[in-house]
Amino acid sequence: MEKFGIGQAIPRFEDSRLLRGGGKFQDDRNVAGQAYAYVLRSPHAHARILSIDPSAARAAPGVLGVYTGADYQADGLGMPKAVMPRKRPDGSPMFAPQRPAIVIDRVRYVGDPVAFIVAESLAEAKDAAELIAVEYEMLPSATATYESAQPGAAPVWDECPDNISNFVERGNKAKTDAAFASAARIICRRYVISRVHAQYMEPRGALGVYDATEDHYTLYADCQYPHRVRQMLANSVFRVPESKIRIVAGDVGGGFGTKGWQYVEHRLVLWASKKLGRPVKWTCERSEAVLADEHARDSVSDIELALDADNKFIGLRLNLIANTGAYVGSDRNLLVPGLMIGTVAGVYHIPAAYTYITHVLTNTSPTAPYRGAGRPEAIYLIERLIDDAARELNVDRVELRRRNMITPAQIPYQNPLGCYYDSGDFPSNLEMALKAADFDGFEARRAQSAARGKLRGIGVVNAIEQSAAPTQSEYAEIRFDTSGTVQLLMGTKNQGQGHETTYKQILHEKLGVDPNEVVFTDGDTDRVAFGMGTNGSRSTVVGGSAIVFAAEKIVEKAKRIAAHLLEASADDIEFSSGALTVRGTDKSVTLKQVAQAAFVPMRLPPGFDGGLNESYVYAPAKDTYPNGCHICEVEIDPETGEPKLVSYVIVDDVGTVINPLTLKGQIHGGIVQGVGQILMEQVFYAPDSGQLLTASFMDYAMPRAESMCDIVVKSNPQPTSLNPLGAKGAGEAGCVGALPAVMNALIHALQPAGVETLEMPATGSHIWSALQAANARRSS
Ligand code: MCN
Repeated sequence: MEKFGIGQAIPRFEDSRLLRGGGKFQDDRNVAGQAYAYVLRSPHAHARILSIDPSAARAAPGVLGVYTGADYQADGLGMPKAVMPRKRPDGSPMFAPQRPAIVIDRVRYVGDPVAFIVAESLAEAKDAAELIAVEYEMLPSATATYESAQPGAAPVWDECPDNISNFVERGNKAKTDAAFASAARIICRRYVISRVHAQYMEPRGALGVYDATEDHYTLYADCQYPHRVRQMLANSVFRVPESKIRIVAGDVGGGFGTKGWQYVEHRLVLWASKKLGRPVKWTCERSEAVLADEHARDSVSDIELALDADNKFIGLRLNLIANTGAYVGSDRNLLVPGLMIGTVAGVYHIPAAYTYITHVLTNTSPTAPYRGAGRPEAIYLIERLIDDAARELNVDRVELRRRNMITPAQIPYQNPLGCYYDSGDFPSNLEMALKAADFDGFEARRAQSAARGKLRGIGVVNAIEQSAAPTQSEYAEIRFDTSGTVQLLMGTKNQGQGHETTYKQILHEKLGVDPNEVVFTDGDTDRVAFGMGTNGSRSTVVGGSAIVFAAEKIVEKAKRIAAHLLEASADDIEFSSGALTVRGTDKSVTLKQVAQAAFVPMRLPPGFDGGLNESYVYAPAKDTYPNGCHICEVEIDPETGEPKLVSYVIVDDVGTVINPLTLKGQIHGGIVQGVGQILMEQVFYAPDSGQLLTASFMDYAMPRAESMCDIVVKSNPQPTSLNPLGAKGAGEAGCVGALPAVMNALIHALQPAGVETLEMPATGSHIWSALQAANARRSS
């Protein structure tokens, strides 16, 4: 085969199947005899349930079952809980309320499940839901992040009157305070990061099938971590051996972190299937998704930068309040940003840093990891602060960055918050990006825009993120069959990243097997022995490395079989491009021939363990730190406030690039999600009523093709020595730098008009209002 393997821009194998309508997405999955489920959700932010009467619904046409929280509790089913060792500020243990599948006596956010209705058809289930009589006593609610953590806020839980679930500290407080005490200048700002929803193309779903004869559960669900869903359902909910549960995830129409692993509908469809003796299918409707899903981001930060008289950064201090929503259903709800804030020090040499993060409970949907999961927040904070510092100190913002960047000579670098940057050339990312974006020509372009009555701005930010955590291992299995073709079984779960292609490239590079003869399998806990799934930009680094090590085991075994076939010593067998050759001769067999021989006892050494399949469970020693520089240019119409992206350049370092084409797709997608959050997206709860005001696309704006400009992606790969591929994660890299790049560009454009700050979403109307306020300030 020509030109296949690591580094080649191979179009995705899966595309032709998907483009021809051959995808098997969640809602494509149907089984004979299935019934349909509907979830009745709370219309209130906070209310006591005084009574709930499902009798009329139970008697409605086509209805098979109507279940309440009391029914679920009576059946003795459990729920997962957070186990991270955290405390509250007063030293008491963390208050982490578990999430019931269906509430019992209190609803705590708009969308909280109140009843689960199963009927012969979805229409009958929905009609029956309207017959459930629920008497609510309304309670005051707390939804806003900062306000919910202040004295006097309505308590979400009576057991936790101040709403503070827990806090987490990082860094050295005393050293940081000392740095601030000696600072020549201190720059302080408050930045608010909005709440968003992943808005994947395919809303979630779950189809539960209980087999009474085998006492076995099968869940078809579009989840990101099938094995962890199985583990949770087996250990925390149904309390059965894991082997009694099978999870199957087919094509997943986008996950972005929030199609995690503990959704209550997974439990409900299996439970109802067992009770009814029928498969039960639930499909989230688009209009239900913002109510039913976990949300993301949502924090308020007070951040301070200490500088010495030479404008060198000497300290960084962050006090962040993160909105966790109404429940802490598992550790997952505490990952953001507590565990991911370490890169708030960015790519800069800052000797001392300290972060204090408070997790506040509110009457909102729980928050969870979403593309970047705390790292976009971290880079947004530091990169906005540097722009604000440059403005306040009246110094050049690029120069201020250059002066403080970690140099290649300082790598490997241990940052003050515990992150270990093992590789990277941050200054060259910046210089490459400045050149590619024609930074020097900006003033001329700004003058041209001004001549057309437009404001123009440019944002320059450096990004770095922590990816592919060492706490999660990953599984790869290479299984040859008797004809010498291959099954590749992976514990990760593709959601659109192009795993089939990436993994086949790695496999081809290592074994030389024809990718057209490789069948790729993921997402099935009965077929794949183990897996941690896809999150945190880990699949290439951890799953890909597991393939490398499993391939090495295949080669070792194949050499011994080849030695027998070629009547040579195994030490004399060389492996290259899919052929095993006796060193210094032309005697050779292909790996395919070896695989065929591996199943024929007469062709093996006596007593040899036949067959050719190997697996590997790999865990990296440390996180990788993908990094890069983003430069965004915008134009704003001051008459309407409407912003427009005019250019976007990114130079990325994801280490060894496996596939430049799919990588570009990943970077593009991440940037668009960042642009969306800055310019238009927002989940908004009315502060007085706690009502969710942005539950549909009528109110929740999403970026479209016309919102974007061309994106120039350039690579500056600095391979890591932490894994055999030299790769770093890439799935979130675009998003991590996009938030500050776009926001800094907007503020840069608006600054000459007197606007010094903006909050997200920076919609045309918000920008217009900021311009009006600046005009009013100037003329007063
Ligand atoms: N890649 C590469 N070289 C590297 C690293 C990655 O060529 N050094 C390319 C490969 O094609 C690889 C892809 O980038 O398949 C993504 O690689 P990786 O960084 O390993 O990320 P994961 O596959 O683990 O994906 C997770 C990441 C996350 S955390 C979110 S959120 C996200 C994302 O991927 N969700 C996505 N990208 C998404 N893309 C789609 N279409 N849908 C989602 O839900």
